[in-house]
Amino acid sequence: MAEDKKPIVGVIMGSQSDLTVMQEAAEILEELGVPCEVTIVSAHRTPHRMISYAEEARKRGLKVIIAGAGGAAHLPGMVASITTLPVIGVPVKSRNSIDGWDSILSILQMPGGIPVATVALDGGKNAGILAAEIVSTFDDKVANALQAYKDKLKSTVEDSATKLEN
Ligand code: RP5
Repeated sequence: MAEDKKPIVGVIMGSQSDLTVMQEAAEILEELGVPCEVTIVSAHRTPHRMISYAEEARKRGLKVIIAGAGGAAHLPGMVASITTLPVIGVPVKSRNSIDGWDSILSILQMPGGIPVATVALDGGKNAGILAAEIVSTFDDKVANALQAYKDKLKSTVEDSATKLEN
């Protein structure tokens, strides 16, 4: 693997069933030129794997971790309790969730000292953009890609407004 392709963002999720949402984070990271890795790490079913992942993440060169989970969504908070890397939490509205509120509150309501930057329910895409924004603080290429992305959003809205007005 080429040095510049080494993953710097880790995208992890509690279950294969979270993949559709979490794939959106990986896709936007790829679009913005941020190398990422994607894997499944369950806080409840593979707790030792979760601890190793969080303990090794910084040593392996990751700069940000995006962690998604649903229901009793302990993965983002537990990973944040182990690593000093920034952790972005994605609440996933899983099959048996209570309208997603269980996922949201499990990830959002962290105790003092252990922050998780929580995005919206099923907010995989925004989690990817936020991770890229963190990376852009030390990578100008990513900063430029983000600027181009935001310029495109702006012109899409302006084009729609122009069409509506004329
Ligand atoms: C959580 O439980 C996972 O993050 C997932 O959102 C939810 C349901 O998991 P499965 O039963 O679909 O594997 O740990």
